[in-house]
Amino acid sequence: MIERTLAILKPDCVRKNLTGQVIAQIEKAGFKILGIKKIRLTKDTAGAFYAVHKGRAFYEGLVEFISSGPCVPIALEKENAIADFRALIGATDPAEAAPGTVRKDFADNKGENIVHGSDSAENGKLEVGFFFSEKELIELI
Ligand code: 3AN
Repeated sequence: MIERTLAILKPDCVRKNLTGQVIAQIEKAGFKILGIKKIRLTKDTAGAFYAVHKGRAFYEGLVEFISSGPCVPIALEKENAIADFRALIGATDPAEAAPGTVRKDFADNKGENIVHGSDSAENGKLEVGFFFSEKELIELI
C-alpha cells in the first residue's frame, strides 16, 4: 500500500549540518519528497505535535529540544513508507539501532536522535497534515 510518513530532521541534525546527507539517504531508499520546509517550532506547537507523549517523563525535555532550533519537516510517500522509513532510521535509542541506520550513524542519544518518523499509516497522514496543507502537496505532484 502507498503510504505517507512524516519525517522531521530534528535540531541536532540541522546543527550538525547533516540535513543534506540524511535527505540523500531518504531519496536513495526510494522515498518521494512531497513537501519540505525549514521552520522553528514554538514550544506550544511542539507540545501539540507531541501531545500523545504528554505526562511521560521525557515529554518536557522533548518539547524543549525540538523547539531549540530550526528543524526540517518532510512529507514522504512510498509503498510501505511507515515500516521502510522506520527501518531506515533505526531504533529510538541509537545504542540499540541496527548498523547502517541513520540514528546508529549520527544520533547521540534517545532524546537527541536526529530524525522523527511516523509510527502508523494513520499517524503518517495526521502528522503530514500537521505541517503541510493538502493544497500545497497536491500542487507539487
Ligand atoms: P520514535 O520516534 O522512535 O517513534 P517514540 O515515538 O517512542 O519514538 O518517542 C518519540 C520521541 O520521544 C523520540 N523520537 C525521542 O526523541 C523521544 N523519546 C522517546 N523515549 C525517550 C526517552 N526514554 N528519553 C528521552 N527521549 C525519548
